[in-house]
This record gives sequence, C-alpha cells and structure tokens, in this order.
Amino acid sequence: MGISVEQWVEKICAGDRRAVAQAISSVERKEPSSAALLRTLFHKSGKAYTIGITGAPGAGKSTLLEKVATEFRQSGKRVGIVAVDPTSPFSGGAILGDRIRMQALATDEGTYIRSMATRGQLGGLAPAARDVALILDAAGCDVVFIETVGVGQDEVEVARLADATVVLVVPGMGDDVQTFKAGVMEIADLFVINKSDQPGAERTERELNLLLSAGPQLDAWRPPMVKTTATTGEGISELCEELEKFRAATEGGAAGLNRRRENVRLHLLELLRQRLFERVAEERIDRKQINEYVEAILARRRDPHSIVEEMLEESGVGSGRG
Ligand SMILES: Nc1nc2c(ncn2[C@@H]2O[C@H](COP(=O)(O)OP(=O)(O)OP(=O)(O)O)[C@@H](O)[C@H]2O)c(=O)[nH]1
Ligand SMILES: [Mg+2]
Repeated sequence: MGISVEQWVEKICAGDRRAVAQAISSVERKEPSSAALLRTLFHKSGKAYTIGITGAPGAGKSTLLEKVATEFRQSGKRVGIVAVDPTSPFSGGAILGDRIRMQALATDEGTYIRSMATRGQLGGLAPAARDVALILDAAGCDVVFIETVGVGQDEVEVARLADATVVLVVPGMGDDVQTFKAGVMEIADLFVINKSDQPGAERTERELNLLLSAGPQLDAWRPPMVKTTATTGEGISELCEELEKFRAATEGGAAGLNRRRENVRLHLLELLRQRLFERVAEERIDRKQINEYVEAILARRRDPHSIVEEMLEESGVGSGRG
C-alpha cells in the first residue's frame, strides 16, 4: 500500500474493508510491512470475543457459523469469521464452498469473512490465524470466529488463542464419541451436536454426558451441550446464549484470567522458539551441511543427538551441556 503504517492502522480501526483485506493479505504473504502493522494494531486490539469452532470435515461448521453470525449481527454486533483451510492442494474446494455458503453475509458491511489456506505453512496455522484475528479485533469486530477442521493438531493450537472453544459433533457415527481424538475433549468449552435432524442425536448427547462425567473435573465449568440443525437455524439462539453465558462466566473471573495468562505465556514462548530457530537454522546453518548430516544418520555413521549438539556448538549458540 502506498500509505504509511499509521494511516493504514487508522483505516483498519475505522473498519475500512479494503484496508482490512489488504492487511490480511499482507500478513498471509508475510510482507515486511506486516510486522510493523501488527505491532501497532496490537495496542488497538483486545476487545473482541474470540471463539474457536472445530469439528470433523463436513460437520456443518460453516453453515452453523453463518447462522450464528447473522444472529450476532441482528443484535448490532460486528462479526469477523476466519475459516482456516488446512486441506491438501488435491482437495481444495472448501474455500469456494465457504464463500458460497456464506454468501448472504459476504455483502454485509458489518461482517468480515476470510478463508485462509495454510497448506505447507511453516509453524502451523495458529500464528497466521492469530494475526488475522488481531486485525479483525482492531477493525472493531465484537466477535471473531475461527473455524478449523478437526484434523491434526490445529484445533488444539487454535484453542490456545480463543476465549471460547466450540466443538461440533454430529450424530450417527456409531461409537464416534468414544473415539474422540486425544485432546479434543479437553479443549471444549461448549459442545454442539449439529445435524440434530438426523437420527442418533439423543444417543450422542448421552454418550457425551457419560464421557464428561468420567473425565477429571479439573474446574467448575462443565461444557454445556446444545443441539442444533444449522441448515434450519434450530438451536442457534440457544447456542448464542450459551456463548454469552460463557463469556460472562469467564471474562472477569480468575479462571478466565488464568487461561488468558497461560495463552499469552505459550504464545510468547512460541514466538521465541520460532525466532531462535530462524536465527540458528536459517542464518547460521548451511543447507549443504544438513544434507551431509542426513546421509550420515541414514548410514548410521552418526546419531542425530550428537549432531544437534555439534550444530549448536558450531553455530556459536553452545550446546548448553557445558
Ligand atoms: N441435515 C443437515 N445437514 C447439515 C446441517 N448442517 C450442515 N449440513 C450440511 O452439511 C454439509 C457440510 O456443511 P458445512 O457447513 O460445509 O460443513 P463444515 O464443517 O464447514 O465443512 P468443512 O469446512 O469442509 O470441514 C452441507 O451440505 C450442509 O448443508 C444440519 O444441521 N443438518
Ligand atoms: Mg467449513
């Protein structure tokens, strides 16, 4: 953009859609100007309620989000939606799908929708999604949703940047609830049983309840369960109420503060880890040398641990082993 960072920030904070879109693109492309932009925007953010929403592919996340966003819009709130798409280049299509499903919202002045493809991105999706959420927050969104597909580790990472995490499940998948991926039960602040128009919703609810009762009760919050049919809008008002209740229960309280503190700590350490890695691996270690090490390990001439020690020594960082 041919304007100063200050002017750009001003436009974003005024909710200028073009400036917001350009900021997001700039962050996605990791342009040098985006770092300064994000630093300034940080001080303009912190008001939005950030909600992560995760669930199996096709569970109805986008359909649900459109309805939820519409409801928030009706109460005068500005809404941001970040749909993170970690699909492989061979199954791309979800982005277009989201655009079509959210068409009604796409032209609304108070709604910002962005799909991000994160395939192959170093460091996972969380850093990019966090930056985009920050931009939308500064742009005046009261609520920012981050949609992630519940595959891999992405949803667990995203839970660390959200104020609330919604886990979507769908009925009729047999023992699916029992085979919940490790870590997913723990991140849920709220469960949504979507596609409740299909058989098995009650059973899924019973199973979830059993599972919750069996788990360790670490804190007082027991995730509520809301049954929805995203296609018709059934249950959406109840879900919005639960989201507001959760916010009210956590925002000022010690549990909410502890969570935010832990999230900030993890983020800070992650940034440090990345920077250290970049400085050592990218600035001081030669790629050809790495290839030689790989061959040496492959041929079992050397072990990887002693090689890492050696690399640290040679890079001037020191192995830390005295
Ligand atoms: N019967 C029924 N179908 C639904 C419901 N919610 C969503 N669907 C349908 O399920 C399909 C997938 O919906 P999406 O909203 O794209 O699901 P998603 O979780 O965003 O999918 P990905 O982003 O690709 O992981 C669409 O055909 C929807 O119309 C529901 O409550 N009941
Ligand atoms: Mg989707």
